[in-house]
Amino acid sequence: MEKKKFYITTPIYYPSGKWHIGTCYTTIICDALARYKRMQGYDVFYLTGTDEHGQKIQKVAAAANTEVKTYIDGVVGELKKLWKLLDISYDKFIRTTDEEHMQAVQKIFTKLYEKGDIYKSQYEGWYCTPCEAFWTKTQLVDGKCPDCGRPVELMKEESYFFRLSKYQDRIQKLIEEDKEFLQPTTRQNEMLNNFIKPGLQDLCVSRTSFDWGIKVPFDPKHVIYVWIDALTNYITALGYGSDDDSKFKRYWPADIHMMGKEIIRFHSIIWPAILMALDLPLPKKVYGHGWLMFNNDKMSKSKGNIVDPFILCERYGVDALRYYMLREVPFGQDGNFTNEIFLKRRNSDLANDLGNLVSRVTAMVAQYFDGVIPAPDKKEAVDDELIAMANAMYASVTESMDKMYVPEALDTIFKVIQRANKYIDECTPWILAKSEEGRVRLKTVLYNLCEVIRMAAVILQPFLTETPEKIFKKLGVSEEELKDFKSIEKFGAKIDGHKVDKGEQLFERIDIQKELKVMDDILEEQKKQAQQAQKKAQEKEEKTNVADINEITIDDFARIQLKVGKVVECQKVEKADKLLCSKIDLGEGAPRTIVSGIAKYYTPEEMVGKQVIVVTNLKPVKLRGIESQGMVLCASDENGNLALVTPEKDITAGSEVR
Ligand code: ME8
Repeated sequence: MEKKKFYITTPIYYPSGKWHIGTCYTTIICDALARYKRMQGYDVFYLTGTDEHGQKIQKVAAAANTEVKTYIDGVVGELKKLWKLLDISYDKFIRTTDEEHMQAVQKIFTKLYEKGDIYKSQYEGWYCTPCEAFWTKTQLVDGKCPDCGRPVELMKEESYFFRLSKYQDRIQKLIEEDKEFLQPTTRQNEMLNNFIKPGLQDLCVSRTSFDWGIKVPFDPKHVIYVWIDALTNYITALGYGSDDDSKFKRYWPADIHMMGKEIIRFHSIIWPAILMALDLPLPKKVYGHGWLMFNNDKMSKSKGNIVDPFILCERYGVDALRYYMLREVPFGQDGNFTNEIFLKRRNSDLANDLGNLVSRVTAMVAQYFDGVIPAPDKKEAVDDELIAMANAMYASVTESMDKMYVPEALDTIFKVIQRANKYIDECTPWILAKSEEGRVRLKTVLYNLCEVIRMAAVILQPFLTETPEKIFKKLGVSEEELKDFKSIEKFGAKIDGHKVDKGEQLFERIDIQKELKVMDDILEEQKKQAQQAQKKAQEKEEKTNVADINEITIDDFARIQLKVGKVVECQKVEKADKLLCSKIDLGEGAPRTIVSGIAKYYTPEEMVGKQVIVVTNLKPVKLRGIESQGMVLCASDENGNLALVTPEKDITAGSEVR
């Protein structure tokens, strides 16, 4: 029978280099889901990758004095190291700078243009460079970017637009009628009320203000702007638009697009509209998870309050991190990370519940049966509940995983583990070991425990990637069929006769207070480094600004209009000690009124008849109620001297200064 397919994606990551445990959340969740489906026998395709175009990354690379692609290659290398460390089992890592992707995007863009779903027009908006976002005037907050609060620039440019408005009704119907499409369900109203019902605007999909992107094939001064480039990765990764689209035919539509809640809008509105325009089937599910916060604050490298996954894995093991992420964050809602909860979870669930169970049971098998798992013999009523729970575990976990209730799935498994610990206390093997009859019963007790441990290890494989294999080794289980989901549908596999190997503890208990201190020190150090980095960046920016002032081009200079003028009248400005108001003949017919802050250096009488240099294309300003129509040039030194700049000999009023 042909395997059923399952296609799951994370968003493609910005190569920002700001990796923290929040960044890992989407990939770890998807990894658990992908591994679960693989073990269920699905033909899984798990996609992740990087979103490498745009002005922001171009600027970052320029600041690092590195060619853009070389810069990104370095960051992507780091990201891949992180995914390796976390055992992320992706099937493909797509980069939007991949040649195949770029060609396919150009084909898609051309197709949409030829169909009339992309057209050329003028775009005007307020642009925030760090966020790469355009805003309308009403969206600005105090004239600044509503997302990051930084200054925005008014930009006007010729752009291509995607006819998103045309798909308004179909998108609305999709969200309203297909209740499975957008999850969790709370997101449906959010999208409908905030974005869809107020009316979808056509979307600007090209830029001319920078060139780090995929060129519009028939108009190469435009680059294709982020969403058509980024969203289409989900189909170009499968070969859509290439010579070999067999994977596309096999895996599309996606079963799940997983992402953080901030980009749901793009995936549940823009992406389906693009697919509708391409006459392609829509993804089955778009799932927006919450954010992982640190001590209830948003993690940010510039604040230094990030939790570094490399450090956590090195100190406490990859499974401790995976476990925390999958267990502790209520799916769909924001979750909170604190070092304390993380360390406590590791001690209580992994070291105490799971680790202790395994070491107690293997030690008893070693002690009472020479390390060989005994065959069950005498049954008792006390066995029933444990066996019933173990038997129900697979179906229950599967049900949770189908709904993507990952913490609930882990909860079910750990309830069985806790029940097994309780079973030891109920059966008191150390007392059974003392009598002949008890030793018969002990066989059953230890077999039951070993079997429950094996079943737990099997079902833990999608969640934890190192521990299950360690448990199999301890139980002497090497047969693949005993590690398979099929083998846990029913309690009672043939594991008697296997030789256990007690070995080391699965998880050493850690001294929480001591570790908290270590983690706090690391955090302090990070914060210090972040502050230093910020200071350095600021200094660099200031230096660059100075350099900007020092070096202007001839074109910059040509924008300033300088002319020789003759002062024909001059008087003091009332109630203003520093100001003189002059009438200056610039050969324009009527003289101009110009206010200057030179009253301490020149009397009005001295001024009359002088030839001066005037900036004539300065925007007029009102000073003490008088409109000043230019500026007289002066030189000043550090000792407080000031001198008017005048031509070396008399020259006609209005002569240009060059
Ligand atoms: O959005 N908690 O990329 P990205 C949970 N390139 N998830 C977090 C998180 C946190 N603290 N921080 C980041 C992009 N993430 C675009 C996507 S797709 C066509 C284009 C998640 O690098 C975030 O929500 O900013 C997203 O799912 C993923 O990391 C990548 O985010």
